[in-house]
Amino acid sequence: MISGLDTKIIGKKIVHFETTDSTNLYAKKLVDAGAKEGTVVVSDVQTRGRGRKDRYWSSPKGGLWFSIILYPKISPEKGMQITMSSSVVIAESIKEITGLNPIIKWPNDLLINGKKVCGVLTEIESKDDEINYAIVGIGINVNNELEPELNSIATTLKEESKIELSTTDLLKLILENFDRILSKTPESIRKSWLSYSKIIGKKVQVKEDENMLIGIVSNVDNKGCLILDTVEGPVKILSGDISYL
Ligand code: BT5
Repeated sequence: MISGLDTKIIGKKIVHFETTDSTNLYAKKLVDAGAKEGTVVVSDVQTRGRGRKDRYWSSPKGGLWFSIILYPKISPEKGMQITMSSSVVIAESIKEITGLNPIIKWPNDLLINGKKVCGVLTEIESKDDEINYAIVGIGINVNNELEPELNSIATTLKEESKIELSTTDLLKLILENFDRILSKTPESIRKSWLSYSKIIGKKVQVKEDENMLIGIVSNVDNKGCLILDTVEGPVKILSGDISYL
């Protein structure tokens, strides 16, 4: 499906479907069958695309829906580094191919002009102090139509750039940039992540299940935790959904 892919690990094997339920679910089956690191599953359409906490992910034809299998040698508590790396790779690739300036929104979104263009779902299984596998699921709105209920919160690359991009060219660039980021240090990835997120100093509201916190972001550490200055002092946040205030 992709010709001339210049990578060492990522995308050496690519499984392509016209339709599947979820590329993350299929990638899990491949992990169970002993798939190699860097194996990619991509589908033109997903019938059961998923977001975090089993939320629905709309995946019609024209978008880029894929998953990458990794066997990272990091401790599970650093798992968020995988999502951070992925976000940096996608932001760089979108910038390179379209000239647009995506913003990374903690923890797993990419926005253009304030609207969501991409979401990342990293699923990790770990035992003791080791990660058994990580499946990075990436969904990017490219040329697809958006469902009416997503119109106010989401956008597509076509809408923003007024150009119909080749999803294959975009996938190729992302896989090549992904391959390269594997050799970068967590600190340099964190710096790139911060430069795309512009989150330091912003006032945000963080929601995690029933809990809600408001504060100013003072830092994001190299495990991907948000450090929030609240009226009750600094708080470290591992996961949740933020809105800018
Ligand atoms: C995410 O979850 O943003 C992660 C999405 C990951 C999708 C990829 S596609 C390939 C792989 N296979 C899968 O099955 N999944 C991965 P979260 O942060 O929970 O955001 C979910 C929310 O985004 C939903 O509740 C909707 O509000 C919104 N949403 C749904 N579809 C969308 C779309 N196509 N574009 C933008 N927003 C969408």
